[in-house]
Amino acid sequence: MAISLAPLPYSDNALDPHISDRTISFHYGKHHAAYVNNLNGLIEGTGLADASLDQIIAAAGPGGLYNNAAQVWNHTFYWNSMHPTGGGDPSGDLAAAIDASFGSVDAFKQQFAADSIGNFGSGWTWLVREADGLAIVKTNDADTPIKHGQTPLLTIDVWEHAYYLDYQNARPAYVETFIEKLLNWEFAATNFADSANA
Ligand code: MN3
Repeated sequence: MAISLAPLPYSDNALDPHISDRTISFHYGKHHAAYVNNLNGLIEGTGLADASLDQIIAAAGPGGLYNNAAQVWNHTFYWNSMHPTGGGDPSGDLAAAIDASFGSVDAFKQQFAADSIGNFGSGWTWLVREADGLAIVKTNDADTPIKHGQTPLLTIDVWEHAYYLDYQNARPAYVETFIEKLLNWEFAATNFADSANA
């Protein structure tokens, strides 16, 4: 059973003008799809041919198998971390947890922006749940927090392919737009609630 490319949770132009359909066509249609195709080529005929994506990530050591599997997972999670009417502020239990770990929602946003802008090279910045609260973590290249016992609540892709067509080298403008216009707090709240029940 091959790993499939999860459908986008909105239409190709739903995030326009913040993220254009041209960016989606490359980022989802080429990059994300390529990771899926690469992964399926790597697992075909192996003991992982019928494994789930999570099982592959758990089993893989450093290298191409891990990188492609993690990138498949990370991108699906990223698409869901955005919404055409995103932005604003969290509420309820998630807001309370953010207040407890970061002091305030505004303080979280400032730190998340700084850690997204300052994430050197290609990678991802995440809000995760750890045993003793919430944290912001940066991963390099394909690396994913689910490999390290952390529960992701939301993520931003800061590889240049995520923003270069729309923002060129202006990563700060992309990050600010993600936080203010696109961030899917409902998705983060669902992940937070699920992690409490796990
Ligand atoms: Mn990407």
